Amino acid sequence: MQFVDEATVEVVAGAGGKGVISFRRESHVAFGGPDGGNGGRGGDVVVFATSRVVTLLDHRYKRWYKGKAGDNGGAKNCTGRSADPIRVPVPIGTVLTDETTGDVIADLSTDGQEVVVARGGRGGQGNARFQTSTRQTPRFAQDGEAGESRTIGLSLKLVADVGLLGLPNAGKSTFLRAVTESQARVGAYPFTTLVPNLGVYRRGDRDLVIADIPGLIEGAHEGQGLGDRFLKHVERTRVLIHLLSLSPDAPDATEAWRVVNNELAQRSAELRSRPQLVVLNKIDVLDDRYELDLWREAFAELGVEVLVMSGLTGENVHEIMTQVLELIPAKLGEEEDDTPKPWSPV
Ligand SMILES: Nc1nc2c(ncn2[C@@H]2O[C@H](COP(=O)(O)OP(=O)(O)OP(=O)(O)O)[C@@H](O)[C@H]2O)c(=O)[nH]1
Ligand SMILES: [Mg+2]
Repeated sequence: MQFVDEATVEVVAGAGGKGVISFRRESHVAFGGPDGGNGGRGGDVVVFATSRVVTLLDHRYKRWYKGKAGDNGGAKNCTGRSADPIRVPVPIGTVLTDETTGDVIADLSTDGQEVVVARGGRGGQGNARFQTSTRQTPRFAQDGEAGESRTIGLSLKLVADVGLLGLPNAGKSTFLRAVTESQARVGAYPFTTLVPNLGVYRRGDRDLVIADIPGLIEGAHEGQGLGDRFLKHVERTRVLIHLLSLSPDAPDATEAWRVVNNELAQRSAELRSRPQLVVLNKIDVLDDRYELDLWREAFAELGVEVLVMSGLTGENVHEIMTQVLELIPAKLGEEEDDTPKPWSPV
């Protein structure tokens, strides 16, 4: 699944239809008064969230959305027909920003939620409207108003149940592949993953969307290694699995833990207090499992209880997911409670 998380589109609503200049011409009306009708309203541009699209990819190719014009007015005081809005689908979790002012227009976080991003122009008034006692035969009418136009930034915040967190090379993509059908690329070099990969984990009647987020490095919250963009995705996950590599070429696991959590804390206190399972990964590389006891002690001193696994061999992976399922209430649809779960940051 290719994941496109940013796009910019131009929207122009439809212009209003023209008002019309017309005079009654009926056999029994000797001197017809003005009867030019008003133009119809131009079509709005509406953006709506739907589960049918999952990325902003389409908006990379199609960048213009133009509303239809309202119909012109007609004789006999006929008002022109207003144009229907055009409706632009985006994934749930899309935030819309006015690129000119920088203002957030809307955060479309639920299925079907919509917002008018550009209003259609009003129809012009027909000459009938300009008749007064002193002006019996107005020979003019109004044009329709132009539709609003705007440049809109679309930014998708991921909505996943579980986010995989860790330094580059911690083994996030390998883990995603182990527990889901995802074919996320794995590489023996940092920053293999540059855009989040999604996978679905199924057990019994439960399914969880897991997001494999690119590795974070020190300074991520200031944009190091595109970290500010990656942190944005972490924000919309319910539970984090924080992977720490025990491979000899990886940084010390307690240090890695500190660096990544510091980046979360810099982003927001709420993010730092999100439920987090701390998992020592790649235990298959250890010559002696006794080392794990030393690690457990080192983390206990930081007040952190750690789990251990190997995403590569699959050892303990099932147990990790059992713990994750326990942290996530089964009926999310009904629960919709965004307050952080009781969990003490460590
Ligand atoms: N021995 C061992 N190697 C692992 C394990 N998990 C991952 N690796 C290796 O570690 C390297 C990095 O794995 P990835 O899954 O790509 O790591 P990542 O965290 O997704 O890395 P980025 O996308 O760069 O952030 C690859 O060479 C993997 O084969 C494990 O459990 N044991
Ligand atoms: Mg990866």
